[in-house]
Parts: sequence; C-alpha cells; structure tokens
Amino acid sequence: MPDTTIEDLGIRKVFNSRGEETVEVEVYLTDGFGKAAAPAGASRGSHEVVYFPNDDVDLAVSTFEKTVAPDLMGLDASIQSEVDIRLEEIDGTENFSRIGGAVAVATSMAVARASSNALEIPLYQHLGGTNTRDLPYPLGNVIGGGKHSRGLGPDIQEFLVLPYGAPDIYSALKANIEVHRSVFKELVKVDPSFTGGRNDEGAWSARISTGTALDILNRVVKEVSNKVGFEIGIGVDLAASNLWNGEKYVYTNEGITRSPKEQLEFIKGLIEKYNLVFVEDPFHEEDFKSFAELTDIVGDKCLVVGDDIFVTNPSRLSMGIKEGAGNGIIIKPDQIGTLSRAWDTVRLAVSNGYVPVVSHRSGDTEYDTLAHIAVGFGAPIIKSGILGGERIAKLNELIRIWDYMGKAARMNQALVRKIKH
Ligand code: 2PG
Ligand code: MG
Repeated sequence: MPDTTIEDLGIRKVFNSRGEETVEVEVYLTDGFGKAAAPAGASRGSHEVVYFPNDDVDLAVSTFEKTVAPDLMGLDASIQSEVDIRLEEIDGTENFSRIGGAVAVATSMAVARASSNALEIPLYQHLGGTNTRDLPYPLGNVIGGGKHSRGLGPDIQEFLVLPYGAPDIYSALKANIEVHRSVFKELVKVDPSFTGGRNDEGAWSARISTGTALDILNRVVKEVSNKVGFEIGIGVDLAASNLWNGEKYVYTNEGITRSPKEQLEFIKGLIEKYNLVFVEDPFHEEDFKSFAELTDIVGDKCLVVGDDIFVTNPSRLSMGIKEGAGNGIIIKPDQIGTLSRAWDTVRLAVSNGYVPVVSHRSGDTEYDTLAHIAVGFGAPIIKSGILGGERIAKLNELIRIWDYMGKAARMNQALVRKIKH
C-alpha cells in the first residue's frame, strides 16, 4: 500500500484565464505528488467564502506558509474529510476569511490529486468510488452578456446549450461546438461589423438584445439537433443579483425595469417561448420566495437552478429546500472552500431531488480537475463553457475519462428524467 502521509506543501502565485493572480498549491506525500490552482468568479454571490484575506494574494501566500502548511504535515491525504476539517480548524472562521477560500480550495483539490496519484486511481474514482460510470452532460455558454460582457451585450449574462439527448460525451461536446460555430455565422448576418469577440468564458460577445440572442440560438439549436439526430436544449443564466437594484430588475440595454412579479412573468414567458430546459439565478440571491413560485409552475419541465442564492453552501440550500426554491443547484467548490463541503452539499441536493450542476468560474485555470469532480460527484451536468484553453482542458478530460471507462460508461440519466418535454 502506498504511503499517503503529507510530507511537505508549497504555494506560488500564478495567473488565471483572466490574467488575475491566483494561488497554486503543491502537496508532497511520502509516495505521491499533486497540485491544483483556485479559479475565480466575476459575478460572485455575496455569501461565498472570502477569496483572499483582506483581498490580498500576498497575505494568502504568507498565511499558507506560516500557518496552513506546517499544520497539515503528517496528515493522511487519502482521508479527504480529515484534511478539509483541519483546514476549517486552522482558519477558525465561518467563511475562510483568515486563510482565504482560494488557499483552502487549492489545498483541498491538491490533496485529492496527490492522493489519487499515490493510490494510482483516477481522481474521479478516488472521489466517487471505483463503480463510478456516469458522465455529465456538458452545458456550454454560447452567447454572453451582463457583467461578463462589460454590460454592452444582452442584459442576461449567459445563453447556454445542453445536448441532453446525446448518446455519449464526444457527440455532446461536438454538438455544442457546432452550435457555437453556427451562431457566429448568424451573428455576422445580424451585425456585419461583429468582430468575433468572445468573452471571459469563450461565449460570443455581440451587441444584440436578449430576444435576438434567444431567436438565433433557438434557430441554430433546431438545425444542429436535426443534423445530429438528438435533442439539444437551451438555457440561460440571468445572474439576476447583478440586475437587481434593491427594488427592481434593471435591464439597461433594453431600457426597462421589472418588478419581482414582472420578472417572474418574463421568465415564465421565456421558458414557454423557447422551451428552456435550464434557468439559473432568475431572481436575486435573497429571493427564495420567487424561486419557489417559479419552481412550482415550471419545475416539472425546466431546471430552476440556484447559484448566487445557494453558493454551494449546505445551510443556504437547506433554506431553499424548506421553501421549495429551485430544483437544481450550481456546485462550485471554490464558493464554499473545500471538496468535502461541496460533496456534502451535493448529497443534500440529491437526497432532496435537486440536480447538482458542477461549474467552472469565469476566471478559471488550465487544470482539468473540475471534470473529475463532476464525474466523481455523479453530477448530471457540468457547466464549463465550449471554447477557450481553460474550458477545453476540462472538456477534453471528460473524453479521456470516457475512454478510460470503456464500455461501462454511460450518460447520466438522472437529468433526462427531469427535463424530458
Ligand atoms: C456564473 C459563473 C460561471 P462567475 O455566474 O455562473 O459562469 O460566473 O464565475 O463570474 O461567477
Ligand atoms: Mg451563475
């Protein structure tokens, strides 16, 4: 049996896909090694853990060196929960404000990676067990707006595709790429001066309205779906906390505002008109009531997914469960700080009928770890863009995992049961 005792740890500053400073942690075991880096969001929920202490990456590095690393030495990396609990104890706050969530999540992921390397099993199996065989459907961002496009595109942050009829992961990814490519051609028709600019997540950043974005996507998705012979659904992430001014939802580009009631009617209308299968953050992060109302009306055919409202936090999700708010939850380990906490949230979600959607951040890294987390956690959906090196790193890793699984591999059917029209 390999020895998975933590012998040493290191940290360095590196850059994420947006060119921002982040931290990369290295973990040395007696018989293994692993590393990981923390991703970062631009449209962050206010209940996420603190990213860097005092917003200072250098303080995060020195705190790691002085207090985190020495304290983890000697622990057994193969017992993830013990390491993660120790990280919480070292920090001593509710929200990782002392050591920073970036250090916590990079350490937690590096420990998991080191341990899987030492044990010579793939990370997804180390997390999910040796019988893990379900692959997630890839949810990809085709057109971008909102905060991710400097407020110049449509007011809605993300227009997404979900190839939920795909027979395998390769065909699913190929369909998403095809949709992305065809949408570009349609955008050029609408605006001949469109430069082909893409935003942080590789989505087309065009100066069009929400209606035009959805009309184009709807048309293209139908064409591609006919061509490939399986169903492809449309989704949106409104990131509505960014639209909310405390009283109303402000759609700057459209020049209109919507009350919470009007917002509900608007979303309902979009779901009906475009057969949306996925709606993320349709209301601001404290509005559990509207989430519950919408879920009540459309929850049998559409995923109503909470990101900023739940922030991968079991207590926030419990509040949602009590009210019936949503039937899906975004899982971003960096929002909560450790893999164990994220896993707890996934288990709570699944046992209450919520679909967990493992997700990237807009400022992500070249690491492929997220693919293993999505498969290991048994998530029916992974949200990780369509193009861009840091996105493709994860998507190509799904293909490798699929290959490795061989005949045992199958697409996660828990999803299809939820959204079949
Ligand atoms: C989101 C994410 C990822 P960010 O809102 O879901 O798409 O964006 O990482 O900027 O929070
Ligand atoms: Mg979101």
